[in-house]
Amino acid sequence: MVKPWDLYRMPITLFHHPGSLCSQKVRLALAEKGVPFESRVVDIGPRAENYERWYAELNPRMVVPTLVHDGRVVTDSARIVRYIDEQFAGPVLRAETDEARSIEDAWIALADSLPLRELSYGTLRGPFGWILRHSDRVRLRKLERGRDANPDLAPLYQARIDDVRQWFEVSRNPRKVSELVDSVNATLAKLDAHIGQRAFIAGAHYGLADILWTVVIARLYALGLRSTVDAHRNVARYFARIEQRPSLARAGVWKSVPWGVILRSLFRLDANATRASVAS
Ligand SMILES: N[C@@H](CCC(=O)N[C@@H](CS)C(=O)NCC(=O)O)C(=O)O
Repeated sequence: MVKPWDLYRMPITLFHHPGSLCSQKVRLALAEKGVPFESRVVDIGPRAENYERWYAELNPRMVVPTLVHDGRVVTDSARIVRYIDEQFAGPVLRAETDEARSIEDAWIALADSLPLRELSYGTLRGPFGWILRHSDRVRLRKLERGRDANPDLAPLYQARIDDVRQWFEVSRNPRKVSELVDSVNATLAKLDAHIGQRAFIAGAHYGLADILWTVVIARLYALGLRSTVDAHRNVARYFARIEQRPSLARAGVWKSVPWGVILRSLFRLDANATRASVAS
Protein backbone atom coordinates (compact mmCIF):
# COMPACT_ATOMS: atom_id res chain seq x y z
CA MET A 1 0.00 0.00 0.00
CA VAL A 2 1.36 3.35 -0.99
CA LYS A 3 2.07 5.77 1.82
CA PRO A 4 1.48 9.50 1.32
CA TRP A 5 5.16 10.31 1.79
CA ASP A 6 6.10 7.84 -0.97
CA LEU A 7 4.21 9.84 -3.59
CA TYR A 8 6.62 12.75 -3.70
CA ARG A 9 9.52 10.42 -4.45
CA MET A 10 7.76 8.66 -7.30
CA PRO A 11 9.14 10.12 -10.52
CA ILE A 12 8.60 6.79 -12.31
CA THR A 13 5.64 5.56 -14.28
CA LEU A 14 5.61 1.97 -15.43
CA PHE A 15 3.33 1.08 -18.35
CA HIS A 16 2.86 -2.65 -17.97
CA HIS A 17 0.47 -5.57 -17.68
CA PRO A 18 0.07 -7.92 -14.68
CA GLY A 19 0.41 -11.10 -16.77
CA SER A 20 3.22 -9.96 -19.07
CA LEU A 21 6.53 -11.78 -18.65
CA CYS A 22 8.58 -8.72 -19.60
CA SER A 23 6.61 -6.52 -17.19
CA GLN A 24 7.24 -9.03 -14.40
CA LYS A 25 11.00 -8.77 -15.01
CA VAL A 26 10.88 -5.01 -14.54
CA ARG A 27 8.56 -5.14 -11.52
CA LEU A 28 10.91 -7.69 -9.92
CA ALA A 29 13.91 -5.36 -10.45
CA LEU A 30 11.94 -2.46 -8.93
CA ALA A 31 10.92 -4.65 -5.97
CA GLU A 32 14.51 -5.82 -5.40
CA LYS A 33 15.76 -2.22 -5.44
CA GLY A 34 12.84 -1.01 -3.32
CA VAL A 35 11.88 1.67 -5.86
CA PRO A 36 8.29 2.99 -5.71
CA PHE A 37 6.54 3.64 -9.00
CA GLU A 38 3.27 4.75 -10.46
CA SER A 39 1.52 1.86 -12.17
CA ARG A 40 -0.28 2.28 -15.47
CA VAL A 41 -1.81 -0.98 -16.68
CA VAL A 42 -1.91 -1.25 -20.48
CA ASP A 43 -4.38 -3.83 -21.72
CA ILE A 44 -2.46 -6.17 -24.04
CA GLY A 45 -5.33 -8.66 -24.21
CA PRO A 46 -7.81 -8.74 -27.07
CA ARG A 47 -8.57 -5.04 -26.44
CA ALA A 48 -4.94 -4.27 -27.31
CA GLU A 49 -4.62 -0.82 -25.83
CA ASN A 50 -0.94 -1.12 -26.73
CA TYR A 51 -1.84 -0.65 -30.42
CA GLU A 52 -3.34 2.76 -29.81
CA ARG A 53 -1.58 5.83 -31.14
CA TRP A 54 -0.73 7.32 -27.73
CA TYR A 55 1.11 4.12 -26.80
CA ALA A 56 2.79 3.69 -30.21
CA GLU A 57 4.26 7.16 -29.73
CA LEU A 58 5.69 6.06 -26.40
CA ASN A 59 6.85 2.61 -27.47
CA PRO A 60 7.16 2.25 -31.27
CA ARG A 61 7.18 -1.56 -31.02
CA MET A 62 3.82 -1.31 -29.21
CA VAL A 63 4.80 -3.76 -26.49
CA VAL A 64 4.92 -3.53 -22.70
CA PRO A 65 6.72 -2.59 -20.55
CA THR A 66 7.73 1.05 -20.92
CA LEU A 67 9.31 3.03 -18.12
CA VAL A 68 9.08 6.80 -17.97
CA HIS A 69 11.48 8.42 -15.54
CA ASP A 70 11.75 12.19 -15.25
CA GLY A 71 10.56 12.53 -18.86
CA ARG A 72 12.97 9.87 -20.19
CA VAL A 73 11.32 6.96 -21.96
CA VAL A 74 13.02 3.58 -21.63
CA THR A 75 11.78 0.50 -23.49
CA ASP A 76 12.77 -3.18 -23.59
CA SER A 77 12.81 -5.05 -20.29
CA ALA A 78 16.52 -5.94 -20.35
CA ARG A 79 17.44 -2.28 -20.93
CA ILE A 80 14.94 -1.14 -18.31
CA VAL A 81 16.29 -3.41 -15.56
CA ARG A 82 19.85 -2.19 -16.24
CA TYR A 83 18.58 1.40 -16.20
CA ILE A 84 16.80 0.88 -12.87
CA ASP A 85 19.97 -0.57 -11.37
CA GLU A 86 22.10 2.35 -12.57
CA GLN A 87 19.71 5.15 -11.65
CA PHE A 88 18.40 4.19 -8.24
CA ALA A 89 19.79 3.53 -4.80
CA GLY A 90 19.27 0.16 -3.16
CA PRO A 91 21.12 -3.13 -3.52
CA VAL A 92 23.43 -3.21 -6.57
CA LEU A 93 22.09 -5.76 -9.04
CA ARG A 94 24.93 -5.69 -11.62
CA ALA A 95 27.65 -8.29 -11.06
CA GLU A 96 30.83 -6.97 -9.42
CA THR A 97 33.74 -8.07 -11.62
CA ASP A 98 34.37 -7.81 -15.38
CA GLU A 99 34.38 -11.58 -15.65
CA ALA A 100 31.09 -11.93 -13.77
CA ARG A 101 29.60 -9.14 -15.89
CA SER A 102 30.36 -10.87 -19.13
CA ILE A 103 28.74 -14.05 -17.75
CA GLU A 104 25.78 -11.94 -16.68
CA ASP A 105 25.44 -10.33 -20.12
CA ALA A 106 25.49 -13.73 -21.83
CA TRP A 107 22.71 -15.10 -19.58
CA ILE A 108 20.62 -11.95 -20.00
CA ALA A 109 20.90 -12.34 -23.78
CA LEU A 110 19.96 -16.02 -23.54
CA ALA A 111 16.88 -15.29 -21.39
CA ASP A 112 15.88 -12.64 -23.91
CA SER A 113 16.25 -14.97 -26.87
CA LEU A 114 13.75 -17.56 -25.60
CA PRO A 115 10.57 -17.73 -27.70
CA LEU A 116 8.33 -17.34 -24.66
CA ARG A 117 5.65 -15.26 -26.32
CA GLU A 118 4.87 -17.96 -28.90
CA LEU A 119 5.29 -20.65 -26.25
CA SER A 120 2.92 -18.91 -23.81
CA TYR A 121 0.20 -18.48 -26.42
CA GLY A 122 0.85 -21.96 -27.81
CA THR A 123 0.80 -23.97 -24.58
CA LEU A 124 -1.74 -22.33 -22.26
CA ARG A 125 -4.59 -24.83 -21.85
CA GLY A 126 -8.32 -24.39 -21.32
CA PRO A 127 -10.76 -21.84 -22.69
CA PHE A 128 -8.47 -18.91 -21.94
CA GLY A 129 -5.65 -20.54 -23.96
CA TRP A 130 -8.08 -21.02 -26.85
CA ILE A 131 -9.21 -17.38 -26.68
CA LEU A 132 -5.60 -16.19 -26.68
CA ARG A 133 -4.67 -18.36 -29.68
CA HIS A 134 -7.63 -16.96 -31.59
CA SER A 135 -7.20 -13.29 -30.67
CA ASP A 136 -5.21 -12.57 -33.84
CA ARG A 137 -8.23 -11.37 -35.87
CA VAL A 138 -9.14 -8.71 -33.31
CA ARG A 139 -5.50 -7.66 -33.02
CA LEU A 140 -5.01 -7.46 -36.77
CA ARG A 141 -8.21 -5.44 -37.20
CA LYS A 142 -7.06 -2.96 -34.57
CA LEU A 143 -3.60 -2.69 -36.15
CA GLU A 144 -5.03 -2.23 -39.64
CA ARG A 145 -7.33 0.50 -38.36
CA GLY A 146 -4.33 2.13 -36.64
CA ARG A 147 -2.30 1.95 -39.86
CA ASP A 148 -5.08 3.49 -41.96
CA ALA A 149 -5.89 6.26 -39.47
CA ASN A 150 -2.24 7.23 -38.84
CA PRO A 151 -0.33 7.41 -42.15
CA ASP A 152 2.73 8.86 -40.37
CA LEU A 153 2.96 5.69 -38.25
CA ALA A 154 2.00 3.27 -41.05
CA PRO A 155 5.43 1.54 -41.20
CA LEU A 156 5.28 0.84 -37.44
CA TYR A 157 1.77 -0.57 -37.72
CA GLN A 158 2.71 -2.65 -40.76
CA ALA A 159 5.71 -4.12 -38.90
CA ARG A 160 3.39 -5.17 -36.05
CA ILE A 161 0.86 -6.64 -38.51
CA ASP A 162 3.60 -8.82 -40.02
CA ASP A 163 4.83 -9.76 -36.54
CA VAL A 164 1.35 -10.71 -35.26
CA ARG A 165 0.76 -12.93 -38.34
CA GLN A 166 4.01 -14.78 -37.71
CA TRP A 167 3.41 -15.03 -33.92
CA PHE A 168 -0.01 -16.67 -34.30
CA GLU A 169 1.08 -18.86 -37.18
CA VAL A 170 3.62 -20.41 -34.79
CA SER A 171 1.40 -20.44 -31.66
CA ARG A 172 -1.40 -22.32 -33.42
CA ASN A 173 0.92 -24.94 -34.90
CA PRO A 174 1.42 -27.81 -32.38
CA ARG A 175 4.49 -29.12 -34.24
CA LYS A 176 6.21 -25.72 -34.10
CA VAL A 177 5.21 -25.26 -30.44
CA SER A 178 6.75 -28.63 -29.58
CA GLU A 179 9.97 -27.54 -31.37
CA LEU A 180 9.96 -24.44 -29.16
CA VAL A 181 9.65 -26.61 -26.05
CA ASP A 182 12.70 -28.58 -27.30
CA SER A 183 14.70 -25.39 -27.78
CA VAL A 184 13.78 -24.15 -24.28
CA ASN A 185 14.77 -27.56 -22.93
CA ALA A 186 18.20 -27.25 -24.58
CA THR A 187 18.73 -23.81 -22.99
CA LEU A 188 17.64 -25.15 -19.59
CA ALA A 189 20.27 -27.89 -19.96
CA LYS A 190 22.91 -25.16 -20.42
CA LEU A 191 21.63 -23.34 -17.35
CA ASP A 192 21.68 -26.61 -15.41
CA ALA A 193 25.33 -27.17 -16.27
CA HIS A 194 26.21 -23.55 -15.48
CA ILE A 195 24.36 -23.17 -12.18
CA GLY A 196 25.69 -26.48 -10.78
CA GLN A 197 26.49 -25.73 -7.16
CA ARG A 198 26.56 -21.93 -7.66
CA ALA A 199 24.16 -19.83 -5.62
CA PHE A 200 23.58 -17.25 -8.39
CA ILE A 201 24.00 -16.99 -12.15
CA ALA A 202 26.79 -14.41 -12.10
CA GLY A 203 28.73 -13.16 -9.11
CA ALA A 204 28.09 -13.47 -5.42
CA HIS A 205 24.61 -11.97 -5.10
CA TYR A 206 21.13 -12.15 -6.60
CA GLY A 207 21.50 -9.95 -9.67
CA LEU A 208 20.20 -8.88 -13.07
CA ALA A 209 20.53 -12.27 -14.76
CA ASP A 210 18.85 -13.97 -11.79
CA ILE A 211 15.92 -11.54 -12.04
CA LEU A 212 15.32 -12.38 -15.68
CA TRP A 213 15.69 -16.12 -15.14
CA THR A 214 13.44 -16.10 -12.04
CA VAL A 215 10.61 -14.77 -14.20
CA VAL A 216 11.38 -17.11 -17.11
CA ILE A 217 11.38 -20.24 -14.91
CA ALA A 218 8.22 -19.12 -13.08
CA ARG A 219 6.54 -18.70 -16.48
CA LEU A 220 7.56 -22.22 -17.57
CA TYR A 221 5.92 -23.61 -14.42
CA ALA A 222 2.82 -21.47 -15.03
CA LEU A 223 2.54 -22.91 -18.55
CA GLY A 224 2.40 -26.44 -17.15
CA LEU A 225 5.97 -27.28 -18.22
CA ARG A 226 6.91 -28.47 -14.72
CA SER A 227 8.40 -31.76 -15.91
CA THR A 228 10.54 -29.92 -18.50
CA VAL A 229 11.96 -27.67 -15.77
CA ASP A 230 12.28 -30.31 -13.06
CA ALA A 231 14.17 -32.65 -15.40
CA HIS A 232 17.03 -30.19 -14.80
CA ARG A 233 17.72 -30.80 -11.13
CA ASN A 234 20.10 -27.88 -10.57
CA VAL A 235 17.68 -25.47 -12.20
CA ALA A 236 14.78 -26.76 -10.08
CA ARG A 237 16.91 -26.48 -6.90
CA TYR A 238 18.05 -22.97 -7.87
CA PHE A 239 14.45 -21.86 -8.44
CA ALA A 240 13.19 -23.48 -5.22
CA ARG A 241 15.73 -21.33 -3.38
CA ILE A 242 15.18 -18.02 -5.15
CA GLU A 243 11.40 -18.24 -5.17
CA GLN A 244 11.53 -17.72 -1.39
CA ARG A 245 12.51 -14.08 -1.99
CA PRO A 246 9.70 -11.79 -0.78
CA SER A 247 10.18 -9.62 -3.90
CA LEU A 248 8.40 -12.20 -6.11
CA ALA A 249 5.04 -11.74 -4.39
CA ARG A 250 5.47 -7.96 -4.25
CA ALA A 251 6.22 -7.88 -7.99
CA GLY A 252 3.39 -10.24 -8.97
CA VAL A 253 5.61 -13.02 -10.36
CA TRP A 254 3.58 -16.20 -10.44
CA LYS A 255 4.40 -19.82 -11.14
CA SER A 256 0.76 -20.76 -11.69
CA VAL A 257 -1.80 -18.99 -13.81
CA PRO A 258 -3.35 -16.22 -11.68
CA TRP A 259 -6.89 -16.60 -12.96
CA GLY A 260 -8.27 -13.89 -10.67
CA VAL A 261 -5.82 -11.31 -12.00
CA ILE A 262 -6.38 -12.37 -15.61
CA LEU A 263 -10.16 -12.24 -15.32
CA ARG A 264 -10.03 -8.87 -13.60
CA SER A 265 -7.85 -7.56 -16.40
CA LEU A 266 -10.03 -9.20 -19.10
CA PHE A 267 -13.15 -7.59 -17.69
CA ARG A 268 -11.29 -4.34 -17.18
CA LEU A 269 -11.78 -4.22 -13.45
CA ASP A 270 -8.32 -2.84 -12.90
CA ALA A 271 -7.03 -2.00 -16.39
CA ASN A 272 -6.70 1.69 -17.05
CA ALA A 273 -6.63 2.47 -13.38
CA THR A 274 -3.57 4.59 -12.89
CA ARG A 275 -2.54 3.81 -9.39
CA ALA A 276 0.47 4.24 -7.25
CA SER A 277 2.41 1.16 -6.28
CA VAL A 278 5.19 0.68 -3.88
CA ALA A 279 7.30 -2.19 -5.00
CA SER A 280 9.25 -2.44 -1.80
N1 LIG B 1 11.97 -7.37 -25.94
C1 LIG B 1 10.80 -6.75 -25.36
C2 LIG B 1 9.60 -7.63 -25.66
C3 LIG B 1 8.33 -6.99 -25.15
C4 LIG B 1 7.11 -7.87 -25.41
O1 LIG B 1 7.10 -8.72 -26.31
N2 LIG B 1 6.08 -7.66 -24.61
C5 LIG B 1 4.88 -8.46 -24.69
C6 LIG B 1 4.45 -8.87 -23.28
S1 LIG B 1 5.74 -9.76 -22.44
C7 LIG B 1 3.75 -7.64 -25.29
O2 LIG B 1 3.65 -6.44 -25.09
N3 LIG B 1 2.85 -8.33 -26.02
C8 LIG B 1 1.67 -7.73 -26.58
C9 LIG B 1 1.75 -7.62 -28.08
O3 LIG B 1 2.79 -7.92 -28.68
O4 LIG B 1 0.75 -7.24 -28.66
C10 LIG B 1 11.02 -6.59 -23.84
O5 LIG B 1 11.73 -7.40 -23.26
O6 LIG B 1 10.50 -5.62 -23.28
